[in-house]
Amino acid sequence: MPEHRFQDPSTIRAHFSAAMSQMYRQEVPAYSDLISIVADVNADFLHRDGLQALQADDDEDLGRLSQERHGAIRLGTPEELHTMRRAFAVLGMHAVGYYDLSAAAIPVHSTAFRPVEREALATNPFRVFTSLLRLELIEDAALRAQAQQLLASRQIFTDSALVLIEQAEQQGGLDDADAAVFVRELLETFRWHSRALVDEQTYHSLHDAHRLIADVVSFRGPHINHLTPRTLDIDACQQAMQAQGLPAKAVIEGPPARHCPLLLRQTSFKALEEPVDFVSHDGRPRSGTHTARFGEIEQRGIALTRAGRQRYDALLAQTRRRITPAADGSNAAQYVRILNDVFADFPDQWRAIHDQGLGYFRYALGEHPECFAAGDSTAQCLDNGSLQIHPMVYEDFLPVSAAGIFQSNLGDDAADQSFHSGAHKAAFEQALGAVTQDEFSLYARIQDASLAQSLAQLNASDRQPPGTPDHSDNPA
Ligand code: OOG
Ligand code: NI
Repeated sequence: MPEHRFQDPSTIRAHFSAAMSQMYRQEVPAYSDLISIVADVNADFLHRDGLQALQADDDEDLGRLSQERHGAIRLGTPEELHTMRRAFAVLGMHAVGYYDLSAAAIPVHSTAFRPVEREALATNPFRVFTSLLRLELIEDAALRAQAQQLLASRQIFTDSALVLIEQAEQQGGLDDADAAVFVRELLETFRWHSRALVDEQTYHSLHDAHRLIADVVSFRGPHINHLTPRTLDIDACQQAMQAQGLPAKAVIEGPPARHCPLLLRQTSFKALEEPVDFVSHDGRPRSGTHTARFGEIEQRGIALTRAGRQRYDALLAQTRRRITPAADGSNAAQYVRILNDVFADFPDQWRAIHDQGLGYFRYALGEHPECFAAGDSTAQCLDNGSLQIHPMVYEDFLPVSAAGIFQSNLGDDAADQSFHSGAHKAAFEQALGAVTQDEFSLYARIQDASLAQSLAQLNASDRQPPGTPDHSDNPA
């Protein structure tokens, strides 16, 4: 089966991400404002600091930046999740990680669909945080049955999207023409529908059970609820948002600002109140409003190892024991001061993060490959400049730490939480029809492969054929 007949899944994904961005611009005008703030701030940052501070690779880490987005959707049934997994596979996106949000009193569990290979991430890292509603958490049995019935009656995929998923699976891909149709058809699933599936009273009952339940069950499809661009300087973006009158949150979520950015920092503006038409039983129009869609921007830093992540979680928990950020922002400055204080314990130099095994890096040939001597340790190679390191961008999400914070505020104990989380994960994966991949293993695999490849290159040039000048023993 000649593979060249098919469009590269990364190309289909890039087209899909661009089409989604185009659609969201029309649906949510404030999204366009965020995109232009982020573009300006990123240009400034690169002009001012260049890549030096980030130790980033120009092509691999920043080529993707202007197109980089993540979205989020919430699905209603196991079947929807199952088909969504097959649809995203056509775009080269796979389920990574399992997030149990019931710990934060949100009745969903989730995964992130994203590319997993190094080349695919460099081409376009588009990711979608995808949640599945847990109807069993609706206590009222009659309401639960009604929700189930509503969800069973809807089809969130178009007929041709379903046909093309099937075709892609059977052939091993889609050609250019089919891929273009697929992008257009799959986009329909993510579109906002202002006409609800339910009457006003049902909407309010669902809303009373949980806001999120109304959001999932009342509509024809899983509208994309935010689309987040990536900035290199979220503090500058936050200031620009406030200066332009966009109602940004008081405090940026996640780690503090650092010389070496860690994991993920995010800020958002409040959800829009959008007009909705409810089902009417007497022919008279019934309109109301629904709030679900919001704006978010993020700054991504280095992916931490398990050890690094444990340190991060512990420091964040330590911060939150000292101060809880008030929703109205009244103690924001104090919160940031304490956060900075507590995180002073975490190394803030790339080499220290590397040497202590706290973060993942890609290895590449350094500026002085001639200084390599066979048998040098990795640290020696970094010291003598035969190798260099690029911090790997964190490609995942942090809602687990948010859930954990809620949990600790409520005083529940952690052992109980992980027991539940295990049980739910099995149900989630059964619905998905696949296991969720472990994010740490994915980063480690790319790191290990980059080291093996760089060392092979160094060793090959160390064993030069006779007659060529040999500088490899030269200690300078
Ligand atoms: C998803 C929230 C998760 C993020 O950036 O952490 C998310 C949702 O609200 O559906 O997008
Ligand atoms: Ni988000």
